[in-house]
Amino acid sequence: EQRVPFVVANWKINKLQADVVDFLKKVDGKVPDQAIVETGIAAQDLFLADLVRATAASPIHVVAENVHWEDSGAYTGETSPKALRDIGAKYVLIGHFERRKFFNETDSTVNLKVTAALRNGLRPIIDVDEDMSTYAQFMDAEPSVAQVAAALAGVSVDQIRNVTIAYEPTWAIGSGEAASADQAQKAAHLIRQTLAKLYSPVIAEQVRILYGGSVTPDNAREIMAQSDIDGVLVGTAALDPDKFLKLVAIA
Ligand code: G2H
Repeated sequence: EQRVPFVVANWKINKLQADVVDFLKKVDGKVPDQAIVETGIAAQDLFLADLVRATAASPIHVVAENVHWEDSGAYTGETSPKALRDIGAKYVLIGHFERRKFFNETDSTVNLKVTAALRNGLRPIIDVDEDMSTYAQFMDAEPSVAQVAAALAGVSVDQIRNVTIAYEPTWAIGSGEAASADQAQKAAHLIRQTLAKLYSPVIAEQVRILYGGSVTPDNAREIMAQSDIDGVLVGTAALDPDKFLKLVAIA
């Protein structure tokens, strides 16, 4: 079974309403069918319902940037996974480096959010930023990527098919300095080995692994050509509709 490439724009908190409308107008009709390349746009919660409506006739999927781990209740300021699903969001980013760094997200809250998303029919895109450079020398010992194992605690064999993992080395995020294709491949391979250990080699082959961190139309081709990399999670470059379309064309 072939893994379908996946290109996800992560707008973070960078756009205003008029920019969203403008972006969608520019990419309208130019995004390929999701059987060929899957595409997603991650945006602030307040744009998600509009995005779902505006992309109803488009193959672009709507992605939330965060979610709470309880379906409902007294959690002022949080977003319910049940409500996200209800408005038609399909995916949710969980555990992005910026969430871990600025909002005290931990492996255990990431795990709670992953299981909450899956329970509500949302597909998590789990971000891991672990430094794997020291692992390289231990490749034969088959190390396990700790953030991946922690995020997936309690995730069943049936549920793992709906999970995407994104590897984003901290130093590459928003820095203009992406990992080399080789570094990205090594990390993605370690993640796949971890999935094989946690589930099975067959299942590990079915889970998509993305690379993120200063991806541009210039470096994406080599990165996406790597055997364990199935797509990209793109911040800065994906704010621009032309660059987003270029990245989709490369995938
Ligand atoms: C990493 C990435 C998107 P950028 O955060 O998740 O952003 O492409 O700007 O490095």
